[in-house]
Amino acid sequence: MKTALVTGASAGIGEACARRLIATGWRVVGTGRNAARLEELALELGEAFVPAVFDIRDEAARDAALAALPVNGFDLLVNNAGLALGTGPAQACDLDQWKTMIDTNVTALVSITHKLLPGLIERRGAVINLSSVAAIYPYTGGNVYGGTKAFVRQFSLGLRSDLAGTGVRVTSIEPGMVETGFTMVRNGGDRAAHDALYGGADPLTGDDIAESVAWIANLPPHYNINTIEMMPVSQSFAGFQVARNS
Ligand code: 8X3
Repeated sequence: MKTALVTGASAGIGEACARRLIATGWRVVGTGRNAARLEELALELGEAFVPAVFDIRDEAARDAALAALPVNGFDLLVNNAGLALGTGPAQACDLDQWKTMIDTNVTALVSITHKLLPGLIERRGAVINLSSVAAIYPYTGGNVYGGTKAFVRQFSLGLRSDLAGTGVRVTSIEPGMVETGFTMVRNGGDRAAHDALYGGADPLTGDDIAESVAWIANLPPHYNINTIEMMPVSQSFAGFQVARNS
């Protein structure tokens, strides 16, 4: 049975990926900080779901948790763990929030990728990275969040180059609006912000994204999806802004 490691698997897109991968025959190690939620998933999903409790930013805790797993290696790494914090303009942002996004979305992602890469090469495995439309299309308040996701996209493409000849597949997934806990986290637990963003918009769901992840994970070994971008039909592009002399 092939084994995947899905980071941030206790909720949202990560949880949906774990469910979809298991439904298509994978064993999934699901990481996250919420031990109780991961245990609930293990009870529900059975032996195919193996919880690994750690904060993705804590390398020592990660290494201890991974070393304790009853797993020999991984055929797939789904780098899903990540977050946005704040929607304000750069000049009004909290520097600690910026650092938390960089630590999680960039540093922790490259660190776990670096750790798993030798094993993934040995198994001719795959890496699927969760980037965002914010990597491609700037929007006000996107600043560092968009920057981290642009990093994830370009890192993915660079990995593709470096891994030439290894058989390892790499994909950058770039979703737009997906209704998860993302907006609650971004706005400090503000339910009204969540409702205002998703209300009447028929947003994508975690399961919509997981369907693409499972499709890509199960493609034959000669077939690589480099990047894939998706949005709900309700979301599209607006024009440039012009700040005029008053
Ligand atoms: C976030 C996507 O559309 O909310 O990754 O900016 S969007």
